[in-house]
Amino acid sequence: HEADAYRTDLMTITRYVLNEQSRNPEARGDLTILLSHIVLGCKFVASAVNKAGLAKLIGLAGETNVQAKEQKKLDVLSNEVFVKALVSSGRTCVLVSEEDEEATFVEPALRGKYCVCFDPLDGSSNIDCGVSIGTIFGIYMIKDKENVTLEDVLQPGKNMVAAGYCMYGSSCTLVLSTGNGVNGFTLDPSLGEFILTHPDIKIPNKGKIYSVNEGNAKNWDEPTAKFVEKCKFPKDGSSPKSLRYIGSMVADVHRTLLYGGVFLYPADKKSPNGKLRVLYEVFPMSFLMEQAGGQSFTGKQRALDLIPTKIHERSPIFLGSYEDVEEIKGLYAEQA
Ligand code: AHM
Ligand code: MG
Repeated sequence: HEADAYRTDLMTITRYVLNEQSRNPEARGDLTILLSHIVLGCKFVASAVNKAGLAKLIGLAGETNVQAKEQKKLDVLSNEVFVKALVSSGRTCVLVSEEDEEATFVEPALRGKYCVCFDPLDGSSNIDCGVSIGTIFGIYMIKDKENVTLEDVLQPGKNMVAAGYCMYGSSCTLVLSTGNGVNGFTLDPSLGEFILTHPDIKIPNKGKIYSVNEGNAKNWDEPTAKFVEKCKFPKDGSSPKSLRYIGSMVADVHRTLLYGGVFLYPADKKSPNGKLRVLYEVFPMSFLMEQAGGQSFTGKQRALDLIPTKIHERSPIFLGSYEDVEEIKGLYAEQA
């Protein structure tokens, strides 16, 4: 009967965030409004990504492309959409985007109390071949509304009030934490709504997968090399781990969160700080990992304790299942 075919009580992301808000008597709904603008940005990007393969034919916006008219690149377009959505929310004051060299300070009339650091479209090398890409975001609260400075976004990751990512893959999934666990929502294209499909995500304590760009192995430091060797040739009688590497952080982290294991982008001799950016890649993903019961380590310390000094700073990162990251920490401690 009907009940089998249709779920009739849908937990949309807006309903979820409103519920969360009502648990805090001091909340005035600002975060809810901010998140709804982020959700709008994600829906726009999801729709543009779906059309990306057709862009030459119909144009990204869907209109017929006049051949002469140069199409805006998807990452540039996504950035514009997010910046405008965030500014117009009236709830932000500083924005840091991977696409913009400088931070954006919102004009005083539109200012709110949140800072958002984001990568509007991460994994851009995967766009043209139709592989999963994503948006990553982290949200801080400003310290003093009258005196907004860059210091407001140069806070350790543990000060974040919310973080998440949206993956544009075989389905479009938004994973969010407001500091009270991790939940996943899948976009129902017929409704245009994100519906709660992955409540209270917990990462397995130990996993069977490692995820790294092994092409960089020649330049790895000793603990990284030892760890990967142990994944392939375990000495304790356990089975070797499988290797999975997409090269899109959002997709690699999403799989790690759901299936367990570790994702690493370590330091190497050529890039002593690794590749991934602290504010809008390392911090949000580390926040989600910890909220899901996993951990995140830089090779030196808990990733969320790091205090960034520049907005586009990079850091090595090892994140995932608690036990697997514990093993990596052990290898670094041995070397020290
Ligand atoms: P991008 O900002 O140029 O897209 O680079 C970020 C991406 C991440 O999504 C991914 O984890 C990493 O770069 C992959 O790097 P590599 O190609 O060196 O393995
Ligand atoms: Mg990126």
